[in-house]
Amino acid sequence: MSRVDLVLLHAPSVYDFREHSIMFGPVSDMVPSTPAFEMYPLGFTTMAEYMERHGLRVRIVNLAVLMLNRPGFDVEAAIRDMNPVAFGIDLHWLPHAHGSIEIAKICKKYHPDKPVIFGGLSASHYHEELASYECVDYVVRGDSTEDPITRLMFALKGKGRIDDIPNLTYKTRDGSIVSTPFSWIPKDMNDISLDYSFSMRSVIRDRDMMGSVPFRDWLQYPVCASLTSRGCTHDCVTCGGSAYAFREHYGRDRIAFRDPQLLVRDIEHIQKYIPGPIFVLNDFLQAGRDYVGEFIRGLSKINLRNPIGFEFFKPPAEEFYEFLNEHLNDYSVEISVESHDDDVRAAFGKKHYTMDQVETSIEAALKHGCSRFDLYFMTGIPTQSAASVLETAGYLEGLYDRVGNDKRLLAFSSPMAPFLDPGSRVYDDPSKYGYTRLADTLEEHRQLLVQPSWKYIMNYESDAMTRSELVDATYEVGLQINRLKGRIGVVEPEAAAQTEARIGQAREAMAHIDAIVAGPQEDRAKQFAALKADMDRLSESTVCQKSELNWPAYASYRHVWHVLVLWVTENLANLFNLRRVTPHPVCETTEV
Ligand code: B12
Ligand code: SF4
Repeated sequence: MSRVDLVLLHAPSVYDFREHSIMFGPVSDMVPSTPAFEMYPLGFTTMAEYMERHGLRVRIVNLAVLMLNRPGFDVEAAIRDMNPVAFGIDLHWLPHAHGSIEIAKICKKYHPDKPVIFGGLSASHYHEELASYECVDYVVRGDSTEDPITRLMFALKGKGRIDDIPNLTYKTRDGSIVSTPFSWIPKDMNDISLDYSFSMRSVIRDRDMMGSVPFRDWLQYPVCASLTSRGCTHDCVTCGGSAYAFREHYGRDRIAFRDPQLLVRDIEHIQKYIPGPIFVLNDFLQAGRDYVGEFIRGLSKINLRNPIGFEFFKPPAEEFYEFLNEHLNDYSVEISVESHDDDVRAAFGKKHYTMDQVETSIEAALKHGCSRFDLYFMTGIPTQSAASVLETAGYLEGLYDRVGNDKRLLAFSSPMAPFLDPGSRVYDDPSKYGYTRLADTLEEHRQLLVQPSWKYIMNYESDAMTRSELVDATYEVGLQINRLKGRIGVVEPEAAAQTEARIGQAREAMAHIDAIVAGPQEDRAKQFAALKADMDRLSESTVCQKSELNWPAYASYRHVWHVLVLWVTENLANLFNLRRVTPHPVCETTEV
């Protein structure tokens, strides 16, 4: 088998979370990950597929999942035994500021001469500071790095010049930091592929199941994502993926869509191998009527059987749900309204709809076959006070009443935590939006991540709510929504009772941590260590059970059959070195 060119490593948020005593709190309750944020960016798959298409060998190693699943997993030994041309590490989400840099240090400790390459939105935001760390050689900037990283890898193998590659920040031999023009910003998303069979092929090839799963519980809940676009047409003020953030920081002045036929092809591919629900990320309604028609009719033509879920940035009208119902077997919807209060939502940047329109939309969806409707609220957003947060459960009671307590409606609330997104309007101009930002540099964020609880980790405080009030309001609203869902039967009574107990214990643990912080410095470490097991237990499924987020999955003999065929073809391809390679247009190579 040929040598691996690039190993893509995904670090846990904090290295080593197995040793630090940190109460991360409900920061990851609304995503499939644990507080280690073990999910790697989708971009790992698109980059790996693109590089392999052009003849490079790439391996994804999810260190965070390996650390979660095998308490004795020796990260240093694993990295020491790797021998690629270079290491790639994501710093896409800022909560990985600690883990990603520690992993880079380990790479350099055992492989001082191998280049360490970073990428992701946060890496792009802090590119110069990041490149100044001794353990970092290159930062590939931007939201579309498939091509620049491919060129970088070829250059590292002697084909091409480093300073010809766009979007690159790097350290020269004399230690100065150089940035090449930020000019690689593709207008569409058609030259990449979110190909899940790539991940499955690499499991077969590298004989490593656990190292490449996207998140800890993926094998039990194989949810897949499908991506309609890069960027966003909206401008929510706290979002690091808003139109503003992309324009000001990532060079993108307009959203880039994936052609609907390609999107349908991606989904057809998923349904061939994977029984889980498919979540279509980024509201495809942004692309306009023709796109929507072509996409949904395309799904109908492939007779999609996996449950499919859509995220919408504003509430669709009744005819649209009728259309979905006519063409799809099993669809669900998700909308993040953030607040029940139209004024607070407007301050957040979502003034383009009212709660009344959302309610009408929910009724229409439930009437037209929607399997489930998830409604998300957030604490900590601009102008939102604790009193406003605490009105949420009362508001929801009225909403559930309006839809006849329909159990297909699921409401959730979580905090805007741990960080304000770098690149967002609020991050750039906190006082304008009523915030104080508590950290500036990447290094300061790295230090915040090892504070004892999420209250101290947060990088902001709002004028409308102190951090203590935010913590308290977050647990309280979680408690009230949980009680409501238990009462209506949206959540089983037993599960609701467990969540209630956990919220109570989490609040006690937070108070205990505050007391330790306020007490003498000397034996703090010992006291925190004694709390570690509780801190870990009370930071997962806090404000709701994580399983409440799960949509159903149906495995069938078809999936098993296709995976078997893939297994045989992949092993044959490895044995006889049979791989189709497209020469790269710039590097012009057919190397395998
Ligand atoms: C889809 C999405 C998700 C999905 C994740 C799917 C996934 N596995 O990637 C879900 C819903 C699970 C999610 C969760 C979270 N998200 Co999110 N998410 C997005 C969203 C909407 C799109 C990102 C995307 O898919 N892009 C397309 C894919 C193909 O590209 P990519 O993964 O970004 O990778 C490319 C580049 O980033 C770069 N790159 C990435 N890694 C690396 C590594 C190397 C070595 C290199 C060279 C390049 C590189 O190159 C890749 C290929 O071009 C953006 C908002 C937006 N409008 O962009 C927010 C966004 C990225 N998420 C954000 C946040 C804060 C989170 C959470 C931390 C929220 C939370 N507290 O729970 C979690 C973290 C989850 C985890 N790691 O466990 C912020 C990030 C701000 C920041 N800079 O820190 C964003 C910008 C906006 C937001 N608030 O939602 N998210
Ligand atoms: S929160 Fe969602 S809709 Fe708003 S700007 Fe960010 S990605 Fe777009």
